[in-house]
Amino acid sequence: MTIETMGSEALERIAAAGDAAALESLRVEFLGKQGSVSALLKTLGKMTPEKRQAEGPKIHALRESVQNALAERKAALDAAALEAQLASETLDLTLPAPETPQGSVHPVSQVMDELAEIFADMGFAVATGPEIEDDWHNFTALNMPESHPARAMHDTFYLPDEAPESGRMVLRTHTSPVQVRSMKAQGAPIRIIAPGRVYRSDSDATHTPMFHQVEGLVIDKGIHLGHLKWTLETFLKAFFEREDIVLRLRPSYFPFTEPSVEVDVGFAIEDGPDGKGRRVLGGSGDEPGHGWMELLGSGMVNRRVIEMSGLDPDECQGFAFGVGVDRLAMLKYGMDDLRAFFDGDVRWLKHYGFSAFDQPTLSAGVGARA
Ligand code: 2NM
Repeated sequence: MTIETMGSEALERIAAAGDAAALESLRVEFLGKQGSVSALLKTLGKMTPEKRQAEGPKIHALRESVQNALAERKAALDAAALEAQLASETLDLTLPAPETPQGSVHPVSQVMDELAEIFADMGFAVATGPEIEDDWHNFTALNMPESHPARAMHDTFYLPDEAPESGRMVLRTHTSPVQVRSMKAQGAPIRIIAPGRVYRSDSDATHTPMFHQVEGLVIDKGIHLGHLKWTLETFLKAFFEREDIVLRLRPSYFPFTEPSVEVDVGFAIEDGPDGKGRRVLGGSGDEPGHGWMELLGSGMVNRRVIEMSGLDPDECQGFAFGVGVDRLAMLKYGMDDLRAFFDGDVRWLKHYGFSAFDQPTLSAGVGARA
């Protein structure tokens, strides 16, 4: 076979290659170590100088034209593949939107938005912090040293020890470390709420290993329990959209507050649509047919916590509180199964979810639907 026929045959077959794999096997056939063009190149070494002068340019030209043909065919195949992909992925932006919007706002997100709105009106900012915390911010700074029994009660998720010098890392068991970080970062005065996810290794009908909490913190000169009670009362009236919310403060214990108070809310038992008794918040729990429901934990921030957060407890005092957001959502919107919150069942969301266009405002009532 002459070099010329070899060349034209090779170029024909390259032009006919249907895909990248076929093209690659042709490249190996011609230019690979055992390839036919490579074999021709090797014959040059054994030729007489005269013959090499005559044959050399033809053989090199053959190699070059095969190389160019391969590159050209590869570019053409790539362009065709891209063209096909673009054609199959077209998106018609002129299509009309679906009849009804498909997404909805989860009740937990809705309640967090309502809380932010209510507290913003009282001058509170929203603070956030890391969900993976160090031992010091989650426990030690909150007056829970290594040996404190409250640590065991928190059912903590510990991360594997990787950097022992920075202390053990945990999934935060409450949002209190956010408040510690705020005190350290901004000093007094402070008015913040810290909403967010918290984690405890606990799972049954009324506990999920991840749940949502909102905590509040006020630090200033001369803060006392009266400020705490007014703040919680004002918050709960706005949240439940009832003026007749009545609170009862009971002495309690938390390591991070002293004194600590548990806050109960009065409720009445009313007949539900199914004939069963439903608890409806409002009125004193001491009335006949009424009762008290434990809702929040709170207290005056322990002076040791203020000190460890870098402030002077003789200069400023404060109160703090904490409440479960999931619990607040269930109470306000009449849900009875906590687990449905985390199922991601669109039928449940359709029933309880909120429109993204609902805006909690105090003037319309924070739960008002658009
Ligand atoms: C609660 C109950 C009582 C609380 C305390 C603090 C901090 F950081 F200021 F010390 N944050 N949150 C607190 C106090 C939380 O939850 C049931």
